[in-house]
Amino acid sequence: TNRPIKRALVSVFHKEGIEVLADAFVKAGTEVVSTGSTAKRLAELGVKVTEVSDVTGFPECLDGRVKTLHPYIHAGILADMTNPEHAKQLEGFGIKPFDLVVVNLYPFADTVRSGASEADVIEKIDIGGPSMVRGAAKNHATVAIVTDPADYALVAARVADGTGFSLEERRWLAAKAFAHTAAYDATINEWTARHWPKPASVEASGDAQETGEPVDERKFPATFTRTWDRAHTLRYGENSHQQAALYLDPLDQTGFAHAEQLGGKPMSYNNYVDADAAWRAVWDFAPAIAVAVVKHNNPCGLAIGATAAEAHKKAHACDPVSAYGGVIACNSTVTLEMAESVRPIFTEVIVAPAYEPEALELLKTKKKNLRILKVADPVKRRIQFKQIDGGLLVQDMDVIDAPGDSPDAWKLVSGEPADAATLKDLEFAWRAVRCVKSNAILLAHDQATVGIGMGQVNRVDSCHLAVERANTLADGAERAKGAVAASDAFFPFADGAETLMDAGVKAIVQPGGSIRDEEVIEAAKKAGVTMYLTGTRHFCH
Ligand code: 93A
Repeated sequence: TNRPIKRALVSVFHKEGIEVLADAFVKAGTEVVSTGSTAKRLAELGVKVTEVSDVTGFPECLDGRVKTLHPYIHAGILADMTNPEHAKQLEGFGIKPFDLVVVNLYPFADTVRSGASEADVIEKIDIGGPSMVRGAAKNHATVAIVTDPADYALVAARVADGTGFSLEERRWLAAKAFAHTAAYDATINEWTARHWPKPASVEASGDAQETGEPVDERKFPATFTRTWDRAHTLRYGENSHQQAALYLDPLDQTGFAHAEQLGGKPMSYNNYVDADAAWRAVWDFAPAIAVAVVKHNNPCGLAIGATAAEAHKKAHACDPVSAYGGVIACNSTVTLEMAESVRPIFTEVIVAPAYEPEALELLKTKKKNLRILKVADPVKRRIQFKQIDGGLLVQDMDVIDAPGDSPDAWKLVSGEPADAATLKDLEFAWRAVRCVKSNAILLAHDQATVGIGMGQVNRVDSCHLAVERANTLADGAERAKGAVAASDAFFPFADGAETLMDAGVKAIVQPGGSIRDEEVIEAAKKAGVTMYLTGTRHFCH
């Protein structure tokens, strides 16, 4: 099944690594056909190369938009030479077949990322390249298609030893080629979908196909064709027997996944999960300075401070036991004072937009294993994916800007209106609770969490947990007393709220909306506790 490579077609945008191919072509005396600048480069490397325009007898035209799109090229790619009829036809036309096609495409994603104009982006949609790739991949019966420069050494070996590729190898190359053009088209589609929404004129005519709630088609297209490029493989996944890798958005290299690592060991899968959660917890507290300590995807402390160091001390004090081996995120510059505060605590990762030089120096030298990440970008307010067996759930990311998130919109249903300081704490608790896994109950005092109950399968247990943590983790100080509480969703029964009030919580903010709201509100009134309803829920599963 091996097919020796006598004639090759080479058209590559990225010329890197082409020397090894040129070398093999020269040694084996391979006939090489090539496009403009690829031909020039190959000729410089000593290859006897024929220009595509000399094969077609037609000049490259329309600013290069038409180079290889010609039957003399495509019949040479698509003729199945195991089929005598194809071979005969080709001979009749005086066309010679190709045994090898080497192509890489115009850099569409790079051009988008460079911030180029729409016209420049459009010009980088490769047409001739994918046509050759698809043609050669379809005709893997007789053609080897190479799209990955990582395969050049293998190609060179097969050219040089005269054996060419086996059918299995050509199939494998074809599969890679189809993946390559599919990803390329998906990236173009992702860009067009983001930039060219359905016009109002089409909307007005109505959409008979529409079922369910209407959605923004830029975020929820009829078919998902996003590409993610593998950035690197990870040592392992959540556990050591699970393989894992990090993939990145080819169009947009900003955001947490692109954080710059300034020190420490390589990031693990769990480090990424926790650091992402920590960053998400703090990023939108600005202009306030906020610090979160995260363990297992949940905050074990979150606080606002006048300085980064103060915010860290307050966040850490919430639960010093759990903070061991945690991830710290700060939404402002890590100062030397904060670095000193972090220094004695075993910490896996620290994430911040900037570091004072002395702070960075201290962390790098005194905490050699600490992974230090610098992330400048706010969390992108886009969509989230959750894989389920056989499907994919997609939703808008939850952010604190829903109607009801602002205290102005809260409805006082029990007790006195909160004074300014209490209201500030309630607002803090409400913003903080949305990053706690449901069922979430968060107790706060003086702009810091003092007890967090998370991840329980009923709300009353989360209330007990929050109170217990508030009262046992702080050297005997009864921190629940006088604290405020936020609940990410309504209380289905009065028992949860009663647990908090019995412990001395002075004010509660919660969405409301339970059929037993009246019972819950009655209990609050009886206890003389202030209660606000937001009308907005912030589940985090
Ligand atoms: O503009 S194109 O879509 N039209 C074509 O006919 C065509 N043929 C090859 N782009 C085309 N190519 C692309 O040109 C290849 O995919 C490759 O990326 C590039 C190589 O051109 P050059 O050899 O001049 O650098």
